[in-house]
Amino acid sequence: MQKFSALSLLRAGLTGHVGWQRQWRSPEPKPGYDVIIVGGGGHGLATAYYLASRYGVKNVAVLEKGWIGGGNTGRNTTIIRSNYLFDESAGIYEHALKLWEGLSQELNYNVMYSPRGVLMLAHNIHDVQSFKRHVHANRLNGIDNEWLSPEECKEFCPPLNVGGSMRYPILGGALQRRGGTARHDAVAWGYARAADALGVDIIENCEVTGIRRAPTGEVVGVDTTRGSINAKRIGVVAAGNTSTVMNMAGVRLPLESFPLQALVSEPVKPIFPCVVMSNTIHAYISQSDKGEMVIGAGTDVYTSYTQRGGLHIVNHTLDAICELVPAFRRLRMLRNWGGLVDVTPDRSPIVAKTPVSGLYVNCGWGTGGFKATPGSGEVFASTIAKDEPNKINAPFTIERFRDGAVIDEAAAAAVAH
Ligand code: FAD
Ligand code: PYC
Repeated sequence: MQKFSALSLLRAGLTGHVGWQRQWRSPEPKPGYDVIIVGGGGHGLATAYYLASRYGVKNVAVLEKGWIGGGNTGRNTTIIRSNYLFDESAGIYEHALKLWEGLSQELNYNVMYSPRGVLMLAHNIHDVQSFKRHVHANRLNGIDNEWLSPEECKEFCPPLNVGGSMRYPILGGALQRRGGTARHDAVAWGYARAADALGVDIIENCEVTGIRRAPTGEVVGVDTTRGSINAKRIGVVAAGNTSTVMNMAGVRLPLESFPLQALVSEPVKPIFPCVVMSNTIHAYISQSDKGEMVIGAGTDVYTSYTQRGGLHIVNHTLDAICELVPAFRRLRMLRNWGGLVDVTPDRSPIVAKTPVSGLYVNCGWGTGGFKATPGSGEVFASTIAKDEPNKINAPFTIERFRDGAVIDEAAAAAVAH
């Protein structure tokens, strides 16, 4: 694998950029693999990478119906944080955050992780109480989170409008300083490149159309638009399409798929130093390295498989943003798009074995799975390799919806309700 360093980039710049290699191969599918991963988003690619790098399982294929990272991985607003309420969530999101901190070095690929701080604004008494509860719960779990007064919010993020009579007054905010953003495409490409170098086959334009099971019930392979492929272990990581794919194996999951939208403005000079989230009004803002304001909105009200949402949803978000940051009234919006998010009843993911032998599922990350990408991939790889859950993902079963051991993160997931 070509090594990247400051020196190698300089050398390439001075020698006409002629020596760049393909970042991953484009192999034909083999007749069979030890493990097939369905879905070439960040979570699927991370799973394949950790299977090969940490668990020694290298005969792996990632099957992607489109292009890698073309699903939610390439459509999200890239907010990374671990300030969820419950111990189980703290475990999995903090595991991910720690991996983010060394990911560029591990992959030798700059994922542009930028811990610039995530500030969650409180607009009413309920928000204040709920966020303070999160601050205390997080600190008990060793996760950084602190409460800021309105004046401290303004000091941390000067463009915010914290005074005057506002429809959505800012009563304070919860700040996770280690939170931030990363470059979503680079995450998919970095994992793909590193997995490929370890022998994983990444097969794009290969839609899984069926999951084959033996008469005794266990999985034996998949049917795809590029032929049938055998495997005794299959991991489904298909985000908004998970219900459809799992149906192919006869497994029903408690999931609903909703469109979730984002938009970007024209690029402007650096003005916005951190990430601001306003869960109450469904508005999420950060500034990209190109200078665009990256804005997230809420989910649509209706379930759907369209990768775009209702205009009134983004209008509502922009109304609120113009009040929170009056300077943005003069910004023009460049483009908007939608992704398909898979939402569970308790707004927590499922990362688990299924009732079908050899079939594993990683889904239900809903509106908030980008931040979990490294941690999710690592624990899912462990679950597939050992055929038993890792202690971090053990609580995130399908059975919790039958047994009642739910992990209610509706307040932390924010966008999903
Ligand atoms: P995906 O990247 O969607 O990958 C699944 C892949 O499976 C897709 O590429 C799809 O093509 C493929 N697939 C589906 N069916 C098949 C099939 N039959 N055969 C083969 N391949 C198939 N999370 C955050 O943490 N922070 C945020 O700020 C944030 N903002 C968001 C904003 C928006 C607008 C959206 C839509 C989501 C946001 N999220 C955010 C959520 C986050 O993007 C997702 O939870 C996460 O990216 C899911 O990753 P994934 O790899 O599971 O899914
Ligand atoms: O999970 O932090 C998040 C998020 C922000 C916008 C969409 N999801």
